[in-house]
Amino acid sequence: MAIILYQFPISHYCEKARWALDFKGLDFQAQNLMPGMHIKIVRQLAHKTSVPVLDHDGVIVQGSSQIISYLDDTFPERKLTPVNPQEAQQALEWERYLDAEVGVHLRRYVYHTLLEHPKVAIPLLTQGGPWWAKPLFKVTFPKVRKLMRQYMKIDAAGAAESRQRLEAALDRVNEAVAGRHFLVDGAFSRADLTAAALFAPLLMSPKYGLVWPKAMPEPLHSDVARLAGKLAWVESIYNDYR
Ligand SMILES: N[C@@H](CCC(=O)N[C@@H](CS)C(=O)NCC(=O)O)C(=O)O
Repeated sequence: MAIILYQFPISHYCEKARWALDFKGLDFQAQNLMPGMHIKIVRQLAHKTSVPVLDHDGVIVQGSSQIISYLDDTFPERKLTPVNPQEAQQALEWERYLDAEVGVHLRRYVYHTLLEHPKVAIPLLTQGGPWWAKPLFKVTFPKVRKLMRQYMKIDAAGAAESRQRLEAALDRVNEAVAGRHFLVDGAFSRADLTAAALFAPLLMSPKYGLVWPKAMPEPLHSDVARLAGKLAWVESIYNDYR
């Protein structure tokens, strides 16, 4: 059996898939792609250009949520989807909400600062890639940055809106887990995994599989520090289940 995960090491959607594979104790090979250069490779595998994409003995699954569902169906031990249909529905609703509100908005918020600091951004975007990725990326970075800003609608107003939506989502998660351990009561599920994986870039944990900078550039670093008190539950899930 061979499992290949096509991914960006920096991507928090890819972290969802990595975590699900690790949680189930499955051996897999990460095929690290470089943003921009990924398009040709991913198009040959799947309909859209986004990662993560899973290749399990030739069965191709694109999208972090679809990958978790596929892994639960194919390797049912340590299920991440609750067995009770009502709870499964709740977990999937949380995941849809978090993918949209945290996934998209954390990315826009963080990249807005990060892309202005090539010395920090380039090592993060090229990590785990071939030896030539970093020197090549240094040359192509202005173009890649422009495309990333266009594609994710990254500008000051967008980043400010994303920052607000991120904190609102964090508040909603914290309200939901007040007085209990998990988003869907009773057991760790894909809802908790999604919340913790998608917020994880703010924690910069080594378990993410990325060598992080000592500190994020300003004003991101100070702003994230202000959120630290609200990240306690996310951090505890990440520490205990990742
Ligand atoms: N809903 C998708 C979103 C994946 C996604 O947005 N991936 C980004 C990286 S964080 C990507 O591959 N962007 C490049 C592209 O779409 O070509 C999922 O959960 O997998």
